[in-house]
Amino acid sequence: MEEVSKDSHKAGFINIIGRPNVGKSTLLNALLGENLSTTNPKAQTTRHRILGILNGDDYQLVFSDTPGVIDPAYLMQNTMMRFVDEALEDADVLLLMIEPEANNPFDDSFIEKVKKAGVPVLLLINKIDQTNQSGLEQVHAFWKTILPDVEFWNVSALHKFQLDALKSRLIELLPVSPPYYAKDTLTDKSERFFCEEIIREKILRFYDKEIPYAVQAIVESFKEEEDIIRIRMTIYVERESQKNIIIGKGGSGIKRVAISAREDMEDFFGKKIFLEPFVKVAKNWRKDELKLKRFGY
Ligand SMILES: Nc1nc2c(ncn2[C@@H]2O[C@H](COP(=O)(O)OP(=O)(O)OP(=O)(O)O)[C@@H](O)[C@H]2O)c(=O)[nH]1
Ligand SMILES: [Mg+2]
Repeated sequence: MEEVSKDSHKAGFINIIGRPNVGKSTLLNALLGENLSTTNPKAQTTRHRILGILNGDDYQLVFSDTPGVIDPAYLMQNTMMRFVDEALEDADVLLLMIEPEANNPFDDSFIEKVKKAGVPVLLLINKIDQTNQSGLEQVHAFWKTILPDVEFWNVSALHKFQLDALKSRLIELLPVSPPYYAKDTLTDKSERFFCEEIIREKILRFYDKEIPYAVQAIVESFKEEEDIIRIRMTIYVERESQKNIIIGKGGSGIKRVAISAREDMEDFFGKKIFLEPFVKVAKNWRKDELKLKRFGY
C-alpha cells in the first residue's frame, strides 16, 4: 500500500447548525456533490443528524447536517434538538448558517453555547443571491455585535458560490489526524434510512399543511437481488383522515409517491427497484416515546 504521509493528513468533524430552512442540507449536498440529505422549501425538513464525508488523499471532512434549531413543541422535536446539542459539543469546526437578515433568530442560551463551543466558528451567511451589497453590509454590522469573534463567510449553497474557498479553509482549520472512517465511506446512515428519506421528501413535495409533519416512512424489508432491489415500506400517519389523504382518490396519491420515489431510489442505488408502499395509522406517534424509539428518534 502506498504510504500516505501521516503527519500531514487532516481530519475532523464539521457540524452545520442553524434555523430551519436556511439551507444546511443544501450546503451538505453541494459540498459532497451528492444528494444525500433531503432539502425542501418547507421548514423542518431534516429530522436527524446525518453525516456526509468528503474524502481526499490528505484530508477527511466529516460534515454533520442537523435539524433546524427550534423551540421543541412535542417529543419528536426534543430529540431533534438533542441532535443539535450534540453537534454543538463534538465539533472541530462549527458552521453556523443564517439567512442574510440583520436580526437574531436564536435565543441567548443558544448564542452562549456557540460562544463557548471552544472551536472555530464560521458564520455562513447563505442565500446571498437574495440580497445586495448594502444589505450584506447591514447583516455583517449586526452580527458583529452578536458574535464578534467568528469568521464571516458570504455564500450561496444553491449556486455553489464560495464553496471551494470554504472547503480549503476547513481543511486548513482541521487538526492533523488520521481518518475517522474508511476512505470510501460517504455517510453513517443505512440504505434503509435513505429509502425512508426519499419517501418523506415525496410527501413533503406532494402534500400540504400538517401532512408531511405527521408522516414517518419505515422500511419493513429490503432485499437486494442480482438485478433488482425489493423494498417493502410502511408510511405511518397519525390519524385515519391523514391515511385517506395520502392514499388519495382511487389510490392516485400513493401511486404518485411510489412512482416518484422509485425513480429516485433507482438513481440513488443505481439498480432497478421494486417498491411496495403501505399506509398505516400509528396514533399520535410524534408524542409517543415507544413509537418514537421504534422510528429512530
Ligand atoms: N436562493 C437560495 N435558496 C437557497 C440557497 N440555499 C438553499 N436554498 C433553498 O432554501 C430551502 C431550504 O433548504 P434546505 O437545505 O432544505 O434547508 P435546511 O436548513 O436544511 O432546512 P431544515 O432541514 O428544515 O432545517 C430550499 O428550497 C433550498 O433550495 C441559496 O444559496 N440561495
Ligand atoms: Mg435540512
